Amino acid sequence: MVTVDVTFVTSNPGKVAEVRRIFSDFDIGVRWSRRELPEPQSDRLEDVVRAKLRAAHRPGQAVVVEDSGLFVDALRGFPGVYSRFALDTIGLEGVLRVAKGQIRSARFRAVAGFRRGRTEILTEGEVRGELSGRPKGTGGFGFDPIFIPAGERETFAQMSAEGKDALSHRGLAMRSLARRIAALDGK
Ligand code: ITT
Repeated sequence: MVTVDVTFVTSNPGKVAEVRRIFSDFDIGVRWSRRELPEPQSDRLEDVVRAKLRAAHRPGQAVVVEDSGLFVDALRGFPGVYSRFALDTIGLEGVLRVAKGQIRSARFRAVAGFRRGRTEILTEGEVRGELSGRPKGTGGFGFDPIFIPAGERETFAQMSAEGKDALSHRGLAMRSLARRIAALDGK
């Protein structure tokens, strides 16, 4: 039985599928408001999430937002907060080209935010791993075909959806957010 509902404001359908799956384990229903929220120029995901929460907030509504990115160590964290821009411009092959010949370690980070009235919660998740030599797999979205989480042999795009959720930055951030939301409502 779903006892809590939140509105997830994002333009990214891949994020919605993941959050719906994760929140359903906590009996939290997710309505999707498909909108692109304004993002400030900042190199911190937390700042972006706070700004998204301010823009998404509606009286009486429980809203969830998220900001995430792929941070390549050898590129000093690029594309990071500019991940969407990098994907839309140079694409997966471009990122692999820039990283070619470098140490391949990278991490995905996500910061998730919730707001209802004056209650605001931020959580984060991070997964370390490395860039693959070439894109592999058809699942997931964005950089999934080029990221292999530490200790695994497959990219996120080669794994099942549940396999990615168990390890991913979004899985970690959204499970801790869901736990905190469920606790708020005295469940
Ligand atoms: P919003 O409307 O929620 O902002 P967005 O796609 O623009 O959607 P971000 O601004 O948070 O999202 O940009 C993060 C980008 O990083 C996203 O577009 C992907 O390209 C990439 N990314 C984040 N999480 C990912 C994941 O789990 N797998 C693959 N790529 C991911």
